[in-house]
Amino acid sequence: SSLEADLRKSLDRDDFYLVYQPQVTSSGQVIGAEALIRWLHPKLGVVPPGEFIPLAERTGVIVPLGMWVLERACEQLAIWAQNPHTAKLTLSVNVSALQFRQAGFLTDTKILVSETGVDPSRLKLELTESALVKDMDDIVHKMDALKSVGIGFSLDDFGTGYSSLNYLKRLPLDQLKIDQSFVRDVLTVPSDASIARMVISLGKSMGFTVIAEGVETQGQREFLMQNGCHIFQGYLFSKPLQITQFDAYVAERT
Ligand code: G
Ligand code: G
Ligand code: MN
Ligand code: NA
Repeated sequence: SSLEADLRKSLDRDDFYLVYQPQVTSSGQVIGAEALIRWLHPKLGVVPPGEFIPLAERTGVIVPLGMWVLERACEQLAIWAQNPHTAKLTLSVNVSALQFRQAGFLTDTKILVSETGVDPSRLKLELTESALVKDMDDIVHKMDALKSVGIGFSLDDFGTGYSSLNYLKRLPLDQLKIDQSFVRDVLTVPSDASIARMVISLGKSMGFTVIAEGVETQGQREFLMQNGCHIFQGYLFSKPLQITQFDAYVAERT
């Protein structure tokens, strides 16, 4: 398709940027952000990731594009490290299954972290369940190797994929992310409330931090907090922000 050609062209031209959605503790402290990509198409304007990430995955463009995201994220972490207000922030980066499965992913990521000089413990890689279903041994090996240099892992969209509780014990995860589809109706749909409570207690009992995404109301936040959720992300706190706005958001709250 021509959108695919545009995607490749835009990769050369750097027509992408990252936005940053704050992640907030139960006491209201901003502890980090999720980086989310945006495409500024030369003719169409901003194209949302829901429209081009699937295309990038189908065509393999996600491999160089995903590396671009990781590079930008590490550059941003290096900038944050220079300011005491932002030096402790973590940055979560979405990594597609295809990208994570590349033979070079491990080496490229380690080189990137060492060349940018960032503290690897500030970087979190968000994987979805779909990244984890095949070749478990290879995935676990890669995750272990990245964990051993200090990089963290979050399991994104938890509960929406091919969940098997079996892999939870094999994967060296740090964080479970309650999918926003369960958060949305957590106060009105009893089964969503049950799932949210189950994910929180499961995650906690396995020693993971639990983060809820798509938190839009105080009621949702209170329910999740009362049930032990540690970290929150969603429009209640902020939509994803351009870097200048994000830095201002952090400065106002410290
Ligand atoms: O806010 P939002 O519209 O940004 O994100 C829509 C979807 O696109 C989400 O599922 C999100 O995980 C995905 N996405 C956003 N940024 C990235 C990225 O940098 N890499 C990958 N693989 N997916 C992303
Ligand atoms: O990576 P992931 O699939 O989790 O991407 C998160 C998506 O959720 C992004 O598209 C982001 O813009 C969106 N999002 C973030 N906060 C909220 C929220 O509070 N409500 C809704 N409806 N979407 C949100
Ligand atoms: Mn995510
Ligand atoms: Na998610």
